[in-house]
Amino acid sequence: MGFSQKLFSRRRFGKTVGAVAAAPVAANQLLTPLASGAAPSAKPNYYAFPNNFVWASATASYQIEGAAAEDGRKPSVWDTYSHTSGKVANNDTGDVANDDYHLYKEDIQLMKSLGVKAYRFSVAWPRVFPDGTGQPNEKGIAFYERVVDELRANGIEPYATLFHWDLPQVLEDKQGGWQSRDTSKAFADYAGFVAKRLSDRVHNFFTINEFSCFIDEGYGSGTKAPGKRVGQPKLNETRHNALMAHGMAVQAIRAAAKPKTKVGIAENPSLCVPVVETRPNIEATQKAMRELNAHFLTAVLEGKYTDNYLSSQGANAPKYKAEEMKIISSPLDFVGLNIYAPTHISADNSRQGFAVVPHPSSYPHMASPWLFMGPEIAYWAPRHLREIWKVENVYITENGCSSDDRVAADGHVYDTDRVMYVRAHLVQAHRAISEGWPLRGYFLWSLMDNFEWNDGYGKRFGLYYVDFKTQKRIPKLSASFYREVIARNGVA
Ligand code: GBH
Repeated sequence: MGFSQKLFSRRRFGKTVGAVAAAPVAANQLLTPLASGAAPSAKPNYYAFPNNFVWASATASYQIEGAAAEDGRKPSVWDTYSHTSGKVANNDTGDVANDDYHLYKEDIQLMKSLGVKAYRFSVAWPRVFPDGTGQPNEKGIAFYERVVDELRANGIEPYATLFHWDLPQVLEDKQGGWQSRDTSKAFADYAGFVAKRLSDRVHNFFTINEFSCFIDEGYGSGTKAPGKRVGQPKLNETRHNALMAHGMAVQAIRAAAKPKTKVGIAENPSLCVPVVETRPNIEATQKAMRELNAHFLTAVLEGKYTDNYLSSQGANAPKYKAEEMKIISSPLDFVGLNIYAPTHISADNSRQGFAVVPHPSSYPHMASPWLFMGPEIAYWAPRHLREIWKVENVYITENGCSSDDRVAADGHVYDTDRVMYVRAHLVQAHRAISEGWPLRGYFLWSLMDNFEWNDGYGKRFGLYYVDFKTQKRIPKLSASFYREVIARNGVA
């Protein structure tokens, strides 16, 4: 048996992993060389983060809440879609999910055990306005008041996302969902209502999570709810309506919320990374970042569609009034990016000045085939936002991975691949901070395994393993890892 194996015999290792509530070992103790002999460096680098860095975790309403028909909630497009045979793996639905609607107090204790400073959850529009508009449902908003109070009582700062894809089905039926500007207006009204009710205890709001997933996939490829393929120019118009919904919601939140309430967005742009960090490639990457995201993030941050985007769309380009772009680009307090996989860019001599570098089939990915490993995204996300768009406050609002998690015979879940994935991204996040790029916090996706959209319960992203038959939560190795990271405020 080799030295390292002896040091961490399986039994001892299991104990370490299992000791979920144990006090973390002080960083300086951990960093003391294990054996006698000269340390190669007098000052070990444990990638220390700033003291006020926001370590956090994230979830979304339809993915965890369940209680789909409780206390007045009516269906969202995801209820309809998941109940349509063949749309979701195993025909799984969010009817019960993690039953967090009933187990939220226990789930908040999971977070407390990790030591997270903040939690990003989403509010289900069809709980608060079951009919999309009109009368608010007291029981719906009361649930989020309970959640927020419980978070605060446990010293966890709530960050609320107002839309994570669960559009009230009635708005889809009545007006074609996001194809209609009336839906943008309805969203702003709902956002204003939630801000009015929660902003005495929620100081940070995100309007919308990931345009492309409910617009391009919802109405373009039809691979997510509501599963439509509207074609052009309708798709560009639908994108524009979603941008308008965001901008109008920012204004509605500012009008309704307590002073000092902060507002931002949680977007998943193509995350462009120079394939080799040369000056020409970095410049090409900046061009790519603007152009590949022209229809969403660039429009929000610049208040215009790029010339290339408009000319490339020709007659299909969205039609709008100048003042609409002002609304879309309403000033934000922070920008959140959900980052998972890189788009590699190199400089070239084309008119656009960049090329997307394809991945060979051997390029490594995590359990989800789309989840290519490229930890440099955690460096480039805050750098691009500051360097290209002068954004002053950046959050990584999601980062994490799926893993083929199994409960081992000893009851533990050894997700060493997730630990590798997260650690690699945190080292790059540290690199960004050490150079002064404005990264303020990191929300790990996800607190616990949950309903992973088209993959149903078949893909697990949690720090906690969930047995969906018994609702038992088991901390994975990655939970121990993240607890150590937070406790020492540095990479473990
Ligand atoms: C996030 O989206 C979501 O915000 C979150 O709800 C989700 O649970 C999490 O990621 C993990 O997936 O199957 O090849 O068509 C991340 C962006 C965009 C990634 C759509 C998966 C589908 C690729 N997602 N994409 S494919």
